[in-house]
Amino acid sequence: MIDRTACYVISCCVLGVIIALVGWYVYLKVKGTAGCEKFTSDYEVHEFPHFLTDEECEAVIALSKRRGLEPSRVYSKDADLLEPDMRVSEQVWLSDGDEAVIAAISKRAADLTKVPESHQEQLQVVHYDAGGKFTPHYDACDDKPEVCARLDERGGQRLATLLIYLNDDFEGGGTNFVKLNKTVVPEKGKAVLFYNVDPKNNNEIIRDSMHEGAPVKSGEKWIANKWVRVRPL
Ligand SMILES: O=C(O)CCC(=O)C(=O)O
Repeated sequence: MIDRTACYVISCCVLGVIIALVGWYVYLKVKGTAGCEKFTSDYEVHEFPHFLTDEECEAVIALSKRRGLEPSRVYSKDADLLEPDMRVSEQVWLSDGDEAVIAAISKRAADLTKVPESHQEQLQVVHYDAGGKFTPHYDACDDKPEVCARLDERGGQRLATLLIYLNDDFEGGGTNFVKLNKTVVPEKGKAVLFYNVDPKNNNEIIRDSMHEGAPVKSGEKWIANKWVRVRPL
């Protein structure tokens, strides 16, 4: 015959074991998911909301309009021919001396990437109208050695890309990382940072970095690209 106290103790123990098992299960679930995300790919696309303020985004757009933009160009794999269907947008290059905000972006990019400003290209501002797009591509040179050698003369490959969304009042136009099945949703002021070549072996393009600017369905999309080379320019 079990007395009341023993019954109480046994019940408490059973309850304690159940709570511990449930806790352990939940812990393993959470840890397992995070671990899975971490280890399915060691490649990451980093997002930094509020990298620029709204006012800074607007200042960059206004400056770009004042400067005037030109049709974006992409060259084919085999020759210096334009591939108009690949990139439908217009662009302008802005330098640190142009306005304080451009210099501030360079400084912030260097702080974020831990790569000195001497490795940075000028800021490229890109404007897409409805229908504008940039089909899947690498930002690093993935061409014949003689074509990439031209890059090598100044700064080498594009080690990393810092892409900044300057507005978000449009439809479509997400940035798709096609091999990762990941879409970065544009948000005004948000920056996206990713490597294009292996930091330890600059000759190796990171295939996971392939990305596209999906077609803009309506409205206008503005972005800025800050490319960081493997060596000073
Ligand atoms: O517009 C985008 O979201 C992507 C732009 C891009 O890939 C580029 O300019 O290289």
